[in-house]
Amino acid sequence: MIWFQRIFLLLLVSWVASSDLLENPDFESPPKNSNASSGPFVLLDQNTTLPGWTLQGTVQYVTSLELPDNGHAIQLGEDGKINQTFIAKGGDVNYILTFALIRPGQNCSTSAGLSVSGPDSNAVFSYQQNYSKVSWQSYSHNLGSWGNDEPINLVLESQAIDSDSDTNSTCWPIIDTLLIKTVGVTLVQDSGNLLINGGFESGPGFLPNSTDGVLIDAVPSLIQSALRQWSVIGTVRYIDSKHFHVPEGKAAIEIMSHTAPSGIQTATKDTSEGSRYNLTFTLGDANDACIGHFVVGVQAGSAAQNFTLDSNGTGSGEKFGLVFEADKDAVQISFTSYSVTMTKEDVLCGPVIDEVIVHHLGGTASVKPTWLLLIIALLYVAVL
Ligand SMILES: *[C@@H]1O[C@H](CO)[C@@H](O)[C@H](O)[C@H]1NC(C)=O
Ligand SMILES: *[C@@H]1O[C@H](CO)[C@@H](O)[C@H](O)[C@H]1NC(C)=O
Ligand SMILES: *[C@@H]1O[C@H](CO)[C@@H](O)[C@H](O)[C@H]1NC(C)=O
Ligand SMILES: *[C@@H]1O[C@H](CO)[C@@H](O)[C@H](O)[C@H]1NC(C)=O
Ligand SMILES: *[C@@H]1O[C@H](CO)[C@@H](O)[C@H](O)[C@H]1NC(C)=O
Ligand SMILES: *[C@@H]1O[C@H](CO)[C@@H](O)[C@H](O)[C@H]1NC(C)=O
Ligand SMILES: *[C@@H]1O[C@H](CO)[C@@H](O)[C@H](O)[C@H]1NC(C)=O
Ligand SMILES: *[C@@H]1O[C@H](CO)[C@@H](O)[C@H](O)[C@H]1NC(C)=O
Ligand SMILES: *[C@@H]1O[C@H](CO)[C@@H](O)[C@H](O)[C@H]1NC(C)=O
Ligand SMILES: *[C@@H]1O[C@H](CO)[C@@H](O)[C@H](O)[C@H]1NC(C)=O
Ligand SMILES: [Ca+2]
Repeated sequence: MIWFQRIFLLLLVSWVASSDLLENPDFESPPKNSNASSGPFVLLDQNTTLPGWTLQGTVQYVTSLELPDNGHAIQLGEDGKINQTFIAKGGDVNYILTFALIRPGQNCSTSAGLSVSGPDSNAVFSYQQNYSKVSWQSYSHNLGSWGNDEPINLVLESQAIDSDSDTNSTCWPIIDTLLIKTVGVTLVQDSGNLLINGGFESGPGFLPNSTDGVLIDAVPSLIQSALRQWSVIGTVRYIDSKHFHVPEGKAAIEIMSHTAPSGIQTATKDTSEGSRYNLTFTLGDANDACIGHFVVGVQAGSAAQNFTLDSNGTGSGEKFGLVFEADKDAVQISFTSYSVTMTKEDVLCGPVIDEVIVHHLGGTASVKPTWLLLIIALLYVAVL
C-alpha cells in the first residue's frame, strides 16, 4: 500500500512549465485597430483589442530593445488593468506565475506598484533598484491550486498611488513575458530527509532569456509561497544552475539582505519529541562576483547558531551541520542572512543555501534509494 502511495506521489510531482496556458503571454501579438508601431509607447484606446487580454483604464503598448524578448510589453498607467482567464488542467496542481517587470523611466519621482491577483491570491510588486544587472527583473507569485477545468482569472493592475503626486513623473509598471508553471500540490519527500523541498528543486519557472534568476518577495505562508514549502522573509533570489553556481541539482536560494535581514523558513514533518536530529546544509556563493563575509543564522527549534563563509564570489560551497532535539512534531527551521553584500555593479547579492537535510541521529530509518522508486513508477506507468 505504502508503495502505491509513493508512486502516486511521484506521478503527482511531475510538472511541466506550461507556456501554453496563456494566450499572448509575451504581448508579441500586436493590438488590433491600433497603430502600435508608431512609437515606443502607444496608448490603447477603447476601440483596441489585444489578443488574449481584456483591457481597462490607461494601457500602453511598449516597443523597446530593453525587454526580455527584445520586442513588446505593456505599461499599466492610471487605473490600468489587463486580465485573462485560463482553464486549469489536470488534477490538483499549483499554478506558479513568473513575469518580467521592466525598469521604468529615469524621470520618475514616484513608482507605482503592480498588483497581481488570482481568484484567491494577491500580491503587489515593484521594480527594485539594485536587484539585477539588466534593466528588467523576474518576479514570481503562487496563484493557487485548482482542479480540472476550473476557469482562473488572472488580473494585473497598476496600484493606485497618492492622488496629489504628479502623475506625469510617475513610473507606471511595465510588464512582459508571463510564464505559468504547474507543480503537483503534494510534493514527494526525498528519502532520508525529513524536510520537503530541502534542495529547492520545486519553485518558480525561469523566463527563457533570464540570466538573473527569479526574485521571490516576502511571503509568510508555506502554502502560498512560490518556493514550495518555504516561507520567505525579505527578498530572496531563486537561482538556476545554467547561470549560477548551484551546489546540488538545478536550483538553489541566494539570500539578499538589504535594510533588514532576509531569509527562508520551513518546518519538519514527522520529527518526534525528544529525539535528536542533524540539520545539514550547504552554504556557498553563486559565482556572481559576490565578495564578502557571509553570516547566516540557522535555527532549528531551540538550537541556533551563526555560520560564516568568506566568499570570493567565484562559486564555492561548504557543508555544515546543526544538531537539535525536537520539542514537538513540527520543528521550525530557518536561515537568515545578516550580511549586506553587493557586487561591483551595485547589485545586491548574498549567501547561497542548498541541500538542506534533516535526519534522525542514531537510527537508520528506512532509507530507500530514489532510483528504485522511479523504476517502479515507470513500471506502474507501463502497466497503465
Ligand atoms: C501608423 O503610423 C505611421 C507612422 O507614424 C503612419 O505612416 C501610418 O499612416 C499610420 N497608420 C495608421 C493606420 O494610422
Ligand atoms: C471608437 O470607434 C467609434 C466608431 O468607429 C468612434 O466613434 C470612436 O470615436 C472611437 N473611439 C476612440 C477613442 O477612438
Ligand atoms: C530572447 O532574446 C532574443 C533577442 O534578445 C529574442 O530574439 C528572443 O525572442 C528571446 N526569446 C524569448 C523566448 O523571449
Ligand atoms: C476579464 O474579467 C472580466 C470580469 O471581471 C471577464 O468578464 C472577462 O471575460 C475577463 N477577460 C478575459 C480575457 O478573461
Ligand atoms: C528626463 O528629463 C530630462 C530633463 O528634464 C529630459 O531631457 C529627458 O528627455 C527625460 N527623459 C525621459 C525618458 O522622459
Ligand atoms: C543602487 O545602485 C546605484 C547605482 O546603480 C547606487 O548609486 C546606489 O547607491 C545603490 N543603492 C543602494 C541602496 O546601495
Ligand atoms: C502632464 O502632461 C500633460 C500632457 O503632456 C500636460 O497637459 C499636463 O499639464 C501635465 N501635468 C502635469 C501635472 O505636469
Ligand atoms: C548571529 O549574528 C547576528 C548578527 O550579528 C546576531 O544578532 C545574532 O544574535 C547571532 N546569533 C547567534 C545565535 O549567535
Ligand atoms: C576563491 O576561492 C576558491 C575556493 O575557496 C579558491 O580555490 C580560489 O583560489 C579563490 N580565488 C581567489 C581569486 O582568491
Ligand atoms: C552533522 O552533520 C555535519 C555535516 O555533515 C557533520 O559534520 C556532523 O558530524 C554531524 N553531526 C553528528 C552528530 O552526526
Ligand atoms: Ca538544489
